[in-house]
Amino acid sequence: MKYKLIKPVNEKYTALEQVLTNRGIKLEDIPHYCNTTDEDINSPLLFGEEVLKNAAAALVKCIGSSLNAAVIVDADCDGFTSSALLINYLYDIWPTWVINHLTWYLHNGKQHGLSDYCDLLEKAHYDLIVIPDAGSNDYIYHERLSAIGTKIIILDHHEADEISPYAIVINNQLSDYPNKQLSGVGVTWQFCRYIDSLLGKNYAEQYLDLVALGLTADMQSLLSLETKHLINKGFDPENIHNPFIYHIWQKNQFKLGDHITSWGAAFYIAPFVNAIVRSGTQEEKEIVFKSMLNKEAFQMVLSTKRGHLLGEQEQLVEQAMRICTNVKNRQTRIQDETMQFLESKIETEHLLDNKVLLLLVEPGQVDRNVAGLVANKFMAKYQRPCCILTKVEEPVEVKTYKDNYPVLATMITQISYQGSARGCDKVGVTEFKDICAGTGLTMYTAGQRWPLNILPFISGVI
Ligand SMILES: [Mn+2]
Repeated sequence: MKYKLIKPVNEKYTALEQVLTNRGIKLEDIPHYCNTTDEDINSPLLFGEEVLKNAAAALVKCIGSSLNAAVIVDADCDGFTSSALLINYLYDIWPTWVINHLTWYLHNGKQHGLSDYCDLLEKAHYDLIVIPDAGSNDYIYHERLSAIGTKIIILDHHEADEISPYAIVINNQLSDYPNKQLSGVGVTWQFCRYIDSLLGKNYAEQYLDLVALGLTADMQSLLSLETKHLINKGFDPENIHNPFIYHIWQKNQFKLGDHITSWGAAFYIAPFVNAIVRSGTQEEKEIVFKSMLNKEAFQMVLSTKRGHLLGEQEQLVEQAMRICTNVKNRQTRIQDETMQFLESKIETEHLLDNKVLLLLVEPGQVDRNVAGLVANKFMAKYQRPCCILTKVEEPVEVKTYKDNYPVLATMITQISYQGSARGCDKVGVTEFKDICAGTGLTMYTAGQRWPLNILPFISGVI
């Protein structure tokens, strides 16, 4: 077998010391690293007391005045767990308000933040909108909503150019909070801990399992002591309380064992949630999200089990488990079919002659929900960057000007490509996106668009 050592073996080290120092942990830090404690959890105050106070005040005012609020659920496992944590937490303290005044929205596709819901939210005129795990850079939508008096709380971990002047932004990347490896669910949990501290309560402790799952799914680095500790603690069997996590653990116990590990969760829990988000119907997504909500998970619903009797009922969380399996199987099937189709394209078009695997397809040939997964597989199999791009034809108006006045407008069809791309560490193309962006020819705003003139560059130059 061919292998390459990360670093030369140090004879004085134990196996554990060698492995951990190879991964960037200093020798003297190893005892601490292997024995993290609650002391490694940061104080929520490190987000800045001012912003926490403003957020808590907006929330308490909304609840105290019995006004309406909405939570925007971000479209991935970290997003689902963040929003579920927040709703569960609020329900513990203010159940009546949550039942009567708190709504949540799931995106139709893989959108993030406010773009798809802003019009609707404007009409509904909420007093408060909370966006866990997204929204930091939705400046224009913050401005539109704040103009009608809606307050916005962002509980996010994504980089943004600036702190929005129209929203209350709690974000570890945009503050002095020391752990940059805390995902949306961690930020949301810290906000709940801050509310706990105001009320002299300890409700947030109940939700460490959701924190562990979201952190794992978002691939936050375990080199961070806080992140590592939260994941270990959250997956401690004594801390598994969430209905979704508990049931999926029980159902897959032969794979997950008696104690969920971050490795186990990354392979046998998070992919189910991500499959639902990518390939589930809106109804399927709703059922799975509800199965993470304490107030919804155990309600009885009409059974959808094969061969069920008329009027037969089952618990929502049981139904959610079946949906997870079905959708994951459906996704695997679509993925296999897509791979087969693209493999034959690679062969007939001799695409392996190029350093970058560039697959250009017609609309409808590749389901965009699996394009990223398939690009990953091809990247690993053929050891080179891979792009799977679908042709987009758009009519554009071209104006001819005379003395600065338009005199003639004609419609032309503009062709570009949109899809998924993956770099390849093994051949030194780590920041593929940046390399492409460096050409000045790609656009990343509305998904990834690739105008025609970048294509020769992609397939040959790198
Ligand atoms: Mn996230």
